[in-house]
Amino acid sequence: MEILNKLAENIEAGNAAETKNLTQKALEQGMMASEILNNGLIKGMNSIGVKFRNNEVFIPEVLVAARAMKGALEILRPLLGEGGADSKGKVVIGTVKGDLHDIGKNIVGIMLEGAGFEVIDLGTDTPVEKFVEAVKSHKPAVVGLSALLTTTMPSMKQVVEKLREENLRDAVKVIIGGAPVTQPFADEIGADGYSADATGAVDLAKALIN
Ligand code: B1M
Repeated sequence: MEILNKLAENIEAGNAAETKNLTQKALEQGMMASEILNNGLIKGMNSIGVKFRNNEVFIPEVLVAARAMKGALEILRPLLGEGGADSKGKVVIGTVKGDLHDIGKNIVGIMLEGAGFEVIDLGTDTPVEKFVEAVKSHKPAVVGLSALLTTTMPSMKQVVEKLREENLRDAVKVIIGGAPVTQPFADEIGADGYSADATGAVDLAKALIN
């Protein structure tokens, strides 16, 4: 679809205003919010990710792309949230300590809301203790940890261990995700599940609470 390619190109170029316009236009053309997200916005972010890795673009370009992505996500948020009438329970979600990446975590949060979960988002660079405090105070069914850096993945293990230390481990399911995270890593740290993407995270959360 031409408009989805244009969306991906504008994310890559970091054109926030045009990205919003195109997102709106795509909706007006009758496109599904999930299609716009997956085949336009995420495609653009993935492509800038490849260029970043290959040193073809640098942090400033990635930041403006991320900003364009966030603007468009705000438009899609209420639509991705359709069908969330009856609450399925609470999910505490956050990006782990030392890690500032939040685009994927935000998408996971939005999709969970869409599926009927009440999402408590702790943001980025979340200390282990903050996750534990949130489990104590909100009593969620699920806690979701996101990490995009190999150097911050150990913090996921620390959250699981701290929950165990505080006798909270059996009270909550722990799910993890983010580009460098894998199922073997989830098994190794004793998480209840791993998902490679936001849709899978929703399925996982649903399966774990049943
Ligand atoms: Co950074 N960065 N970054 N970055 N960045 C990566 C992650 C990197 C892979 C780029 C590369 O190729 N070299 C690399 C990490 C290497 C590694 O450790 N393996 C990297 C690096 C090195 C860094 C810095 C260290 C760079 C520097 O300063 N020299 C620095 C670290 C800052 C910090 O966190 N302390 C840094 C900074 C940044 C920006 C601030 C510029 C920006 C973040 C902006 C923001 O998030 N607000 C940024 C970005 C945007 C990226 C890339 C290009 C894109 C990430 C993204 O948003 N993808 C990324 C390259 C890449 O991933 N290919 C890169 C789109 C998003 C939709 O996908 O986040 O994977 P993703 O989320 C997916 C799934 O992973 C999954 O579902 C999501 C939706 O499908 N998922 C979950 C995510 N969380 C989940 C949780 C779940 C379940 C599924 O359950 C709870």
